[in-house]
Amino acid sequence: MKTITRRSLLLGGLVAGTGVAGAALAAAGRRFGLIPPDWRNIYGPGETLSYAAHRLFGRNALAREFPRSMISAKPFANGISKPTEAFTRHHAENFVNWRLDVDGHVARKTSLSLVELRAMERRSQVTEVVCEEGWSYVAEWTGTPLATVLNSIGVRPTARWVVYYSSDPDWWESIDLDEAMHPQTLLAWEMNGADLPVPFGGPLRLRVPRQLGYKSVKFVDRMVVTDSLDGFGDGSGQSEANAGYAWYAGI
Ligand SMILES: Nc1nc2c(c(=O)[nH]1)N[C@H]1C(S)=C(S)[C@@H](COP(=O)(O)O)O[C@H]1N2
Ligand SMILES: [Mo]
Repeated sequence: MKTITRRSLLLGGLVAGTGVAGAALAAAGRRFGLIPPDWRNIYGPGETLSYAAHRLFGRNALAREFPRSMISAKPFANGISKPTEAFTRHHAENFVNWRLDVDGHVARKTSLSLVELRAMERRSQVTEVVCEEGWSYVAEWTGTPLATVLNSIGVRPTARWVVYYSSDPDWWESIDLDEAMHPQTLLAWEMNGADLPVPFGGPLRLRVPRQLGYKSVKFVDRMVVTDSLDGFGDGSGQSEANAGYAWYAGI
């Protein structure tokens, strides 16, 4: 975030407030896509300010891309929970039966195999995975832009958010439609020129390079396009496992 104008400061401050005026402003802000779903939570005021500023002034901003020479020699794979039986079976089958299901506010819901995904448009980018704990690494990611998939099935005008699930049942996240349609948001199936290794989220990971690492969910197998995050968990747009994190994690 480079510029904090008086306007966004005012908006953030007011939205963070309670009472009738705050609620009315929050409704207006929500209508214009400036309010994150967890605005009432602990990070609410600061996060609302950051999200509103990014959406007002940096909607199309690009995450930094690096030259290949800066790819980390030893990328760090963060710990993941024990794989489910279903995942272990997919792994043993070399993921030939892995599918990504996409439904919700779309014209034609779909279910794509990895072969089908790979046959669509591809994009490669060298970007950084930044964990909220303070470490990071740079890698080349190759995959299908999420926008390509969404455009091919048709997003209905009511769509506002995309919820995405991991085969790991405790881990799901969501992004707004700006992030989902952003050219750098990738359904990644390759890392550094090879099939995406399981520890890094193989066979399929949503790379969201404009946000912190926890938004880049590993083992993605389902997405729901929705008009509202109410009814998804507690409505704050994330799984319990991610509850301590800000929903909007713009870098
Ligand atoms: N399914 C799943 N996705 C996940 C996680 C996880 O535990 N499970 N950890 C997240 C966190 S907190 C970070 S920082 C990054 C770490 O990515 P890495 O393992 O490639 O370093 O993955 C994210 N995606
Ligand atoms: Mo993380």
